[in-house]
Amino acid sequence: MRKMLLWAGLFLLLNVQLGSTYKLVCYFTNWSQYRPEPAKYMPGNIDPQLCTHLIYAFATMNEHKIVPYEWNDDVLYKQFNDLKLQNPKLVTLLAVGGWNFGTQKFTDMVASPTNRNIFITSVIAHLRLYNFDGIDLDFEYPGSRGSPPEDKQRFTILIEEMLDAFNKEAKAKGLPRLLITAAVSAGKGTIDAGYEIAKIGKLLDFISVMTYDFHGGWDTVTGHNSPLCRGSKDMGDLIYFNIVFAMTYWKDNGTPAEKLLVGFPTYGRTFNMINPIPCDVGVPVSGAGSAGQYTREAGFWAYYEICTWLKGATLKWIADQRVPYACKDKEWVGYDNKTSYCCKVRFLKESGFGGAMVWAIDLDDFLGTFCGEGKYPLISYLKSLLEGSINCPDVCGSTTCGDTTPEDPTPETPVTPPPNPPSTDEDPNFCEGKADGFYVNPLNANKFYQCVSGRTYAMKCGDGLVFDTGCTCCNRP
Ligand SMILES: *[C@@H]1O[C@H](CO)[C@@H](O)[C@H](O)[C@H]1NC(C)=O
Ligand SMILES: CC(=O)N[C@H]1CO[C@H](CO)[C@@H](O)[C@@H]1O
Repeated sequence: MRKMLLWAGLFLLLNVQLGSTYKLVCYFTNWSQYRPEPAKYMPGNIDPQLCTHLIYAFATMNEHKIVPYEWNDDVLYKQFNDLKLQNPKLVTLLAVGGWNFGTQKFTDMVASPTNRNIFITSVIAHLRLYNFDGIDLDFEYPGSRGSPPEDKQRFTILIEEMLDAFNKEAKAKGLPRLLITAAVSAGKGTIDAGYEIAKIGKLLDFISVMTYDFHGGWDTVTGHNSPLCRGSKDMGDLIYFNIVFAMTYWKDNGTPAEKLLVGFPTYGRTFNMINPIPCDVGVPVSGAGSAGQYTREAGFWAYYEICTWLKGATLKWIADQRVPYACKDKEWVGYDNKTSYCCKVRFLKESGFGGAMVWAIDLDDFLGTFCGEGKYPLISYLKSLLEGSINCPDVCGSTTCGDTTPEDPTPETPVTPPPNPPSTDEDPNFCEGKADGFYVNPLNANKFYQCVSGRTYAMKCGDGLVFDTGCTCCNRP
């Protein structure tokens, strides 16, 4: 009896300790302060007990030195770091870069030892002045978007030199070493061009993989923002556009699993379908969906904007990819809910990853007034999944993606084959020399083409319908 109690006690202890080892890293964005009420979000809105780490996005650079973006960033920095008074275990980091930052300043900074040293010295001073615990490198991306190929190696060198300097500073001042982390791409091509995976995997304290934005308003057909698994219709390069592939790629190429964090979006991506029906994955779109009332960016909705819109919408679940989507009129939204979070956390734990990264804390229903599911419904549920045991609904399916995992991809050819295997009445070169737009398939009126910069996208109407160039829609014959 005693022995059993002892074992039970030990088990509990182990469980608690293991549970607490998962990181829950949440981004705060400096521009959420400008959203209209009640969506306006300030550091004071942050629940200091919710996440294990908070990252302030973003700082920028000027003459190779790290500098704030906003006129009031220094005030917000203080509010942000003062959250540690309420939760002494909380770790705070400052992210530098971001999508709008581009690559030029990064390229200039990493180009010489002198410039790198200016940057590193400025980072130490800046982080210590405002009481951050580390830096999050968010350069999007080394070796892409105008950044030359050699930036891949230079990014590694920057991290090596930075770690060295951080170690020396900590020793000299008798302080804990400042952390170095990075947010990295989940796209195979971008990863190959940008990161010496095994090397930076050793140096960085943790790596957040941005496992979202896989599909969005820039595509020609509907697809999910952040699917767990490969879709059964995903062919060609599309087989890489899912969480399982991206996370496995980072791990298999030499990053210790426990340093890798899976990205969880608290937003969805929306499309404007050419036809209101069918409500499906892979149907043609004319572009991004409308902007959200509060987030005000076409094709991008916060969870609190989605949950209210879902009323009266057709709700669906992508069984092979384990994520929900919904349609109303011509609008299509791929989003995450508690169920998809559960499927994803189960994968995270089974793969031995270090935890979850959330983009972003200000996009969840932080007030609890929009969705009626309590405050921070997604992030607090994510926290409970990471801390507790997992028992996901049946729709999460088997624990592997099963026969939908990419088998034997031919990775070295950087070509993008059409999403669907070509069929005999489709001409893969139809759009050569044609203006952008929609064309009926001359061999089959049920089918049509979308031409974008000379590229051919072969598409199909619903059964029994024909493509009508008058309305650029599918119609009854
Ligand atoms: C998530 O969405 C799917 C599809 O609509 C639905 O079946 C499931 O119940 C939802 N999960 C929760 C917790 O609402
Ligand atoms: C209001 C706003 O967007 N401020 C800054 C926040 O950081 C980004 C970097 O991604 C800057 O571009 C913005 O100017």
